[in-house]
Amino acid sequence: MGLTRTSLRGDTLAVDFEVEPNDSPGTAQVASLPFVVQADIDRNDLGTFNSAIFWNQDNSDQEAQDWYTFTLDSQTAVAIHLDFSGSPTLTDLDVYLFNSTANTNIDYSVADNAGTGVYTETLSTTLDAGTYVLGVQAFITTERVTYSLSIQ
Ligand SMILES: [Ca+2]
Ligand SMILES: [Ca+2]
Repeated sequence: MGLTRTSLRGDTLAVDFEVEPNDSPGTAQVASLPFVVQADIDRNDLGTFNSAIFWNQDNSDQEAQDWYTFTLDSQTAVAIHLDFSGSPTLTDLDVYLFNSTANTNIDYSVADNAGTGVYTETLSTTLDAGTYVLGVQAFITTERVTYSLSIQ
């Protein structure tokens, strides 16, 4: 949608913008792989409860606020990378990967970003053909923050 990201080799990849509302698995933004999206999130945004999602005293709702979905035609090695560098020091976002109905948590990345000072989350996994949903949780935010999510 008008933006591209260029690697040192000169490869380019289109960058999409987040389309809200994407607050639930049912309204997840469709990601066509390879996919890169620019988005924003705040812990007070509407989200969807899932018991697999971690909670803390700042965010006791076990919700993911932004949801994405993608479909694989065949078994694929998938790399998911969330980057929210430049966010305030206390910011902690996490990602959770589910099956198509979000009743099974396949994997998650929940680094203590404020503790490490590294504001990324990464998941690498090989998935069978099928449809998946990915939830991004604002575990701790002190203000609305922007992130880039790539799925490829
Ligand atoms: Ca959002
Ligand atoms: Ca995190």
